[in-house]
Amino acid sequence: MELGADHIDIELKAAHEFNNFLHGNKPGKCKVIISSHNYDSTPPIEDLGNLVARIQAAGADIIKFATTALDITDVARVFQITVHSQVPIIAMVMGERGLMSRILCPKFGGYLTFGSLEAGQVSAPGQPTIEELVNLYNFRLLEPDTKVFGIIGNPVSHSKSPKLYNEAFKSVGFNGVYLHLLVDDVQKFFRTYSSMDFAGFRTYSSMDFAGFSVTIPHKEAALACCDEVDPVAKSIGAVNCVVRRPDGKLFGCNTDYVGAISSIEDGLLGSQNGSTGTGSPLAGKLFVVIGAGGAGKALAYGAKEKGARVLIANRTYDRARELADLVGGQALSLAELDNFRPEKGMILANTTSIGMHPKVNETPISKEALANYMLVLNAVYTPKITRLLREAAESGAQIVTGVDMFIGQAYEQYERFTGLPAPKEQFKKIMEN
Ligand code: NAP
Ligand code: DHK
Repeated sequence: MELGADHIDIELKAAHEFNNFLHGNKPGKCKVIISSHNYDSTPPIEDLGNLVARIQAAGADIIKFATTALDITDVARVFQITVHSQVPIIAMVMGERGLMSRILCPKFGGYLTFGSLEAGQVSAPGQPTIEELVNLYNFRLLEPDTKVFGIIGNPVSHSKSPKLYNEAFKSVGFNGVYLHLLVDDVQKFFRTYSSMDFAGFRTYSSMDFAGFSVTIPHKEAALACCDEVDPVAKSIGAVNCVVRRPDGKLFGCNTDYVGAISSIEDGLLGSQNGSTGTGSPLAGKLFVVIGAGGAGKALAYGAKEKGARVLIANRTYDRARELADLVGGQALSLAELDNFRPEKGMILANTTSIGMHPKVNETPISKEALANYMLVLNAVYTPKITRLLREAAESGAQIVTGVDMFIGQAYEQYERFTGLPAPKEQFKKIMEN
């Protein structure tokens, strides 16, 4: 039954089974859920408050409203409503940018959430599967004191970080959850979730949003959002890890270069311990970086630090030149790379998203040119074996996958998020599946 312009529908929904589940007793009396759906936006906090008041005044036992996220910061307003509700409330923000509202309702006072049986068979945009809720995000373990972490990027749904960290959190009993966070404006995101000071049955603050990994296209912009930046990250000009200090300030650092360079050294030495006492195996080698973004800067900086001669090849030549000047190297446009064959035994690191799912047939360099490289790393890790790595192996080069780099860059992040030592062997096992 429609009750006027807000499309408030009175839905009489028997909740016998729910009472039974909650109280383990005989079916209780029917309850009334009054729901409202807004498929266009998420209204201002005042309008949301008025909507809840109207639904409550209409006699609802359980309040339910679903809005649409135009930006991930819309979710903060809905959290503020749920923590203040005096009656059971179901509040969802639909769309990929609203995912956080669906996962964190145990933290912010939601009465329940919805999961679909199968991916794509959703009853509302952005709904996760029951498998994702329970096994990827550990939904049953979440509570008001659970700390929130996540991967900030756009796109971000491909990221394996939630799988990696949530499995590790669960195995050591760390009270945290790590989410996919689709962010458009990284400055607005940090501003919003650094001012989350509102009281419900407990006081919520920015400390609840404790740490973030950062990926495309926000690594450089995220650096400017940090109150303090690690000197190496400042030199690179990009951060991929942001943690909240006890004073609420944001600290940024870069773990990409550590993950990549140590994986390459291990590959060159064929051992697990990277460089020997006699210095890095990269010293003196010609290290070619494809890309000049966050990851490219990290690799270029790391290679320079290890004594390699660095060359940057990038689609936008000016960015290649700029980065090459930073590390005292050479610059090429990507189009020139195929014909760049000055010597054998070079190292190649692709840090562009070329070949990333779904464009898996793309590659940044011809197979013929790969014969001049002794080792090839691809930062792209979806898929694990890209066309570039397959052709590099066929050309006789050693290969280092984006998964090796991904695991390596996650060690320090995990330790900064939890204060616990990184479970290195467990990380490798998690990423094998
Ligand atoms: P970013 O800052 O946005 O930089 C992207 C770089 O890729 C830029 O140099 C850009 O060139 C280039 N690029 C993008 N699309 C291109 C295309 N179609 N053709 C040619 N060049 C293209 O991104 P990022 O943070 O460095 O990440 C880059 C990739 O590395 C992503 O796939 C990311 O998932 C991966 N990564 C993986 C790990 C890991 O742990 N395995 C760590 C870091 C990054 P322009 O300058 O011309 O735009
Ligand atoms: C990818 C990167 O680029 C890393 O720097 C982040 C992220 C993790 C991912 O989860 O895909 O730390």
